[in-house]
Amino acid sequence: MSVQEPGTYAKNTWCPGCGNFSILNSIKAVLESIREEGTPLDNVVLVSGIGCHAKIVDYVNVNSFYSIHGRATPVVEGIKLADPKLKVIGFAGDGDAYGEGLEHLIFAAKRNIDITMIIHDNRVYGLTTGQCAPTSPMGFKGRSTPRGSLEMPINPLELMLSAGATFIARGFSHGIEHLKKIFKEAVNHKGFALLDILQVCATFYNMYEYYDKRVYELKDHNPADYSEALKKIREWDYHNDAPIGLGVFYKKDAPAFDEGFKFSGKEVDVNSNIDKVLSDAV
Ligand SMILES: Cc1ncc(C[n+]2csc(CCOP(=O)(O)OP(=O)(O)O)c2C)c(N)n1
Ligand code: SF4
Repeated sequence: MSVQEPGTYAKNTWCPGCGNFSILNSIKAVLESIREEGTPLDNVVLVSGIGCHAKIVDYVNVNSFYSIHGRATPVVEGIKLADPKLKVIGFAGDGDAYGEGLEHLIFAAKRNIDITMIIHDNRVYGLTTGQCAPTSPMGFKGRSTPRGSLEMPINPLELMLSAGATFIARGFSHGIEHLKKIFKEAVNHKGFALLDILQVCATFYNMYEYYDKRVYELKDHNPADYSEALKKIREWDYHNDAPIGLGVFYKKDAPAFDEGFKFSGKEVDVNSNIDKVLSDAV
């Protein structure tokens, strides 16, 4: 099966100019390339939260699960643990992953479970029409903060570093070749991978010009060095007017949670009562 052809029957409803199109094209290219390298696409599962980003799973022709707002990460983890041979990729919005679902992301990073989380970080709530989000800068004017946000944003990369993530990268929706490259690296990483993509919301927070002037690709950066990674991650804090690095900030080999997690191997009758299912499973 190809992810390019046949396309899905779902009608694309993203706004013209939305950065989600680049993410969609990148994931299709990445899936094609992992398929060519020998991973059947039946062994790939995509999961999304709720938001504009979440529609991506409707547009890619592989198995997927549309979860609920804030809960993409635990669904990704559950699928991975139920069948560790699967490659499970989660797509979440910044509101989704860094707001309502932040605790899940922290614990997934802490336990270094072998999953990939792609965050469509448009720094605004897109689907609900432009409210302030966890990575919106201080002063951000939107539906929920008409006089400007009074809060500093979180720096999700710094948060993920301190939580224990073993792969941390940033991409930009206006630069598809670079995006494909880090996307592939994230998906191939053995352990918890977080890819924060500056995905421009053309309708409620159009940052193309701002980012185009500031982004640069990381060069001569050693992603294995924690202190160097922290320094680079702090260069731009999602508020200050600074150069914005793109690429892999941190990468480390460490045992993945799912490698040590074993079911009993016993057959479980999922139609029996819950006490029996649980006692059979352990
Ligand atoms: C549990 C729950 N809380 C809140 C909502 C309402 N809601 C739907 S999408 C959304 C925010 C979307 O923003 P984001 O996650 O950044 O995704 P985007 O639309 O920008 O891609 C919210 C608050 C919901 N559907 N379910
Ligand atoms: S509202 Fe923003 S994020 Fe949602 S589809 Fe439109 S441009 Fe994309």
